[in-house]
Amino acid sequence: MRKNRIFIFFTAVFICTSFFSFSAEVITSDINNDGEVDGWTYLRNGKVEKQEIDMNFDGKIDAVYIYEENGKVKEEILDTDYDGKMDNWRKFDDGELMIDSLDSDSDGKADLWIYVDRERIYKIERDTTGDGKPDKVAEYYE
Ligand SMILES: [Ca+2]
Ligand SMILES: [Ca+2]
Ligand SMILES: [Ca+2]
Ligand SMILES: [Ca+2]
Repeated sequence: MRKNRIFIFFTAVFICTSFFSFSAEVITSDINNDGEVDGWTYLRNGKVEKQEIDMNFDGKIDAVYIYEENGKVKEEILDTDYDGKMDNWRKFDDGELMIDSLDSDSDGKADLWIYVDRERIYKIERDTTGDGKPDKVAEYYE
């Protein structure tokens, strides 16, 4: 009976600790001190998973950062002209920029894709027809 209780106690402790160690958490911040939240940091297992920022303090998120397990940026999504629509998507591998996609005509869809390898552009794709798919490709070789 006593043994059983101890077992239950340790099981409860185990469940609690595993619950907390696997818990997701969000930390908000007010960067410009106006009383409105303008930064959200999402944590999983104590590590930053994602960050959302309202850079111009208009209440709309215009910068999103997604992080790898090792803390390096995996993805960056930006609303560079603050019109409420994301227009720049950047993908990283081990902290290095791989693809920079842009929405140059503000229709909400990417139309310019810049491929980068070790800080060098090797390919540029464009969508000139507005269907969100590339139809013009320029490749660069050494
Ligand atoms: Ca604020
Ligand atoms: Ca904003
Ligand atoms: Ca925009
Ligand atoms: Ca576009």
